[in-house]
Amino acid sequence: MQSFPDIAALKYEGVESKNSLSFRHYDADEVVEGRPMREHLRFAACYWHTMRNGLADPFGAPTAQTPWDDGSESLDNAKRRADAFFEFLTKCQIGRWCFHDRDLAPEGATIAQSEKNLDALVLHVAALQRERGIGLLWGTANLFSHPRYMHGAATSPSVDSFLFAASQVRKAMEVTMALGGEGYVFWGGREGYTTLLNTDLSRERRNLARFLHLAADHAQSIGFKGDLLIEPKPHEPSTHQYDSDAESTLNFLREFDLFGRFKLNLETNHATLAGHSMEHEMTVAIAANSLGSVDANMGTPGLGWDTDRFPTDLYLTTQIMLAVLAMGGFVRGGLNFDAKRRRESPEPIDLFLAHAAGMDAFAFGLKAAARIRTDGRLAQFVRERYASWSTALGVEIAAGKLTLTQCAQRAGELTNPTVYSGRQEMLEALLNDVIFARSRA
Ligand code: XLS
Ligand code: NI
Ligand code: NI
Repeated sequence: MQSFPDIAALKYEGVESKNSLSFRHYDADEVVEGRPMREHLRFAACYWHTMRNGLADPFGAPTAQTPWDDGSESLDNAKRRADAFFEFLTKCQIGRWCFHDRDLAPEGATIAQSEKNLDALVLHVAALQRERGIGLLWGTANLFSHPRYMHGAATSPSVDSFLFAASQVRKAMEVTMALGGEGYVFWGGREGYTTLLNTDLSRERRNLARFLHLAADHAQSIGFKGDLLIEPKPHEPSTHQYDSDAESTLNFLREFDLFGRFKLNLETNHATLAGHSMEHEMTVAIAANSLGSVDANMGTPGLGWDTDRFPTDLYLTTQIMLAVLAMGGFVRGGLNFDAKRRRESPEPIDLFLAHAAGMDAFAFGLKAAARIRTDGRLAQFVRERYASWSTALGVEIAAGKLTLTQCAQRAGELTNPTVYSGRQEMLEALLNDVIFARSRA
């Protein structure tokens, strides 16, 4: 029995199509820079927003209509939800998914019972993955909803909370591996503080590092070959989260001898909350060879929440894909729609419309990014801007061959330093031209 009997599979219909339940830009087989779009974009949908988010907000009740879900915490209901989700993935041409342990299966009265529930669902979704040819992008453990984590999980003042978190991560990681997951994510929603008045920040950061070492050691001992990913976010629900943005997370990893064992899973709305652009976060992560995957969404300018909107901003998707192409493409990561419909878009069909909107925006962004690279003027401008560093003198300085005094002597030989315009406005117009004026080329 279908959960979405009235909705047909979405197809590529081309830019002239007026059908919102189709793709205007996403043609999975279309080859861009030598690879089909599906391999560049590696789309994933998330289980939590898609299947478990009733769309409530702090002021109002849930609105989402979910006829396949009887609202109970039974295993049968959990399996029906999974069936609905995999039907949805197939109909949207989305090849991957992500989950938290607690989204998939209900928590039991004991750890053993919770693990049994999860095992039952894992068996069920493993069959769905096989039948439908769908893969797991990443799994994770929910270490933020249960009251036992109110003060944090790995950073809790209570050793008990740390132990519970360890048991959950161990199981979630093993289950992720059993499902062929390409990655395992750590988002530390409560690994931070609410007030410094009651917080030993130094101890909490050390405990977080200990926890991550234990998790990475465990991954190694069970032979998990996927990426271990940290998802930075500056705050919400915490006042301050320790892995607040890409640079601070990379610093944390280096400080505690974890660099290289973890990569980053960057989320657009988290970049925004941190006061950065996603372009900035991507560039920082790629420079450190540490970009693993992307949570594709966007925020609401002026509203300081993680509103997790579907990414429909074409500049944003173009910038993200430009960075991904510059990095040489995703290895194991992908674009996970960590995105939810507005509370005012509660119908099942809105799930399809929302994902189609995000997928098409990214397909457009991919093609636009490829056009920018083919056009070449932007890259050429940047190369020429640094031309002085390719002269014999520039190369020597960069290689550390000159002392500060020798630099000062060379300065004395100059009358005025040569500096040129940065041409920002010209470059912005150039980008507009390549992105939009030729968008149908
Ligand atoms: C919340 C995070 C979360 C992670 C997975 O803001 O984005 O959804 O992606 O725990
Ligand atoms: Ni996320
Ligand atoms: Ni988020």
